[in-house]
Amino acid sequence: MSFSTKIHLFWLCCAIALPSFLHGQGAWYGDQQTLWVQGESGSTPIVNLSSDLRAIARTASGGGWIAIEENNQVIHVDSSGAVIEVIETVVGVQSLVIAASGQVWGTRPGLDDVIRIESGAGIVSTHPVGSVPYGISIDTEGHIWVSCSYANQIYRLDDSGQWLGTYPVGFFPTGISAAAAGGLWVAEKEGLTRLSSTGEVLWSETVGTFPIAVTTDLQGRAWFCCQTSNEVVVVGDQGVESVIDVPDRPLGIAANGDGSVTVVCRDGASLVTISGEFEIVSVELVTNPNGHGDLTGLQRALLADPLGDQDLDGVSNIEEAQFGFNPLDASSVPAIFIRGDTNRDGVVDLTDAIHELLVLFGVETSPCLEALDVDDDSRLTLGDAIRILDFVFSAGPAPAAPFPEYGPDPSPAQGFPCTP
Ligand SMILES: [Ca+2]
Ligand SMILES: [Ca+2]
Ligand SMILES: [Ca+2]
Ligand SMILES: [Ca+2]
Repeated sequence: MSFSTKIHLFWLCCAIALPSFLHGQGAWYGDQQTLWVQGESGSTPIVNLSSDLRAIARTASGGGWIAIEENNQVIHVDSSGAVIEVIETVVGVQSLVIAASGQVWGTRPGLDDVIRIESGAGIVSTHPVGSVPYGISIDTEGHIWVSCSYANQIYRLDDSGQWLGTYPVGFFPTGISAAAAGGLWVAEKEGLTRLSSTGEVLWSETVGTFPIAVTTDLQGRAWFCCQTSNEVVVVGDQGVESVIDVPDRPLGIAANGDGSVTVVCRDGASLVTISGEFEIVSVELVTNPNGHGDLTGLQRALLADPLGDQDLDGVSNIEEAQFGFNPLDASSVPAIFIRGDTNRDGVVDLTDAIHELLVLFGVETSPCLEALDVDDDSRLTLGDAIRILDFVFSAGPAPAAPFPEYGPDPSPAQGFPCTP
């Protein structure tokens, strides 16, 4: 058996043994008859479909909700590919998004409204918006944003669907993504726009032709795909950072937890992965791939549920993003500790001061020296032990962050070693 065959078999075994891992990590996409998940070794079919797929939104458990083209249905699928429920939506749903609560929101261009779905209860409410709603996104405040492509407007609703505001934008807005710092990124037929959280245009530029979808990455940058010029345009706080050529007709784009971005190129028959440094790192050839929205679950994790801990590794989604770790992978995690809790029992008391002195005098060792730097001045001195005593007995200043809850080092660059 050749080495490469062994490697291939290894990944095949992983794909069979650990489907939930792959589903939780890989992007979902569709073609005319199947929902697929992209894994390390290529794509695996999840569910047979009766028609072409349109929109995807991933759940916290690694499953997802999908809208298909012709049957006017939204389908809830678990991470193993089992269909949990099928919701009849009367007309087609164009885009989907999932709130931290698990409620699902979708746009219905044919009825000029958005629907709210609860698992097990179906459509629980409908909310009128402007003409031909297309994209939908949820921001870090839990507000629902909707682009109305014929009205050239953006609607903002609260988490119960109450109307909060309507804001004018450029011609034919389509895909949208909430910005991590507040506000919204908007793909318009003739440009790219960023709105503030109160709907003012903060930035707008014409780059690429017919932008159709947008995602935000771990760093808060927006990645737009332009379906006519076959380009991906990356925009940060200072404007356009990169324009990347991709295969024909990119229709869907979604950031991954490892900092890369996946692009669904319909006519180019490929899934393209682009690194956070704008290099194309892989191209998987697939037939007629389709699907837009939160293909990976990272949008839900970072925007709708930033304080959640999707991968259950003890560190919140937003903290993992801030420190460059993967919020969708439990094996990627910054070390967490409570500063001053030198013996790591979860509280700061006299025993920590004693333990710190024993470490400082070389009697004991510590796997997390950063917890001993109580004042976070990048030096380990008697002053750190004294600050514990001062805090415990004399109501002196508390240890620096992270305290009193477990958390990662806010400035790891100048810190001491700390292993998980
Ligand atoms: Ca986490
Ligand atoms: Ca993680
Ligand atoms: Ca302690
Ligand atoms: Ca110190």
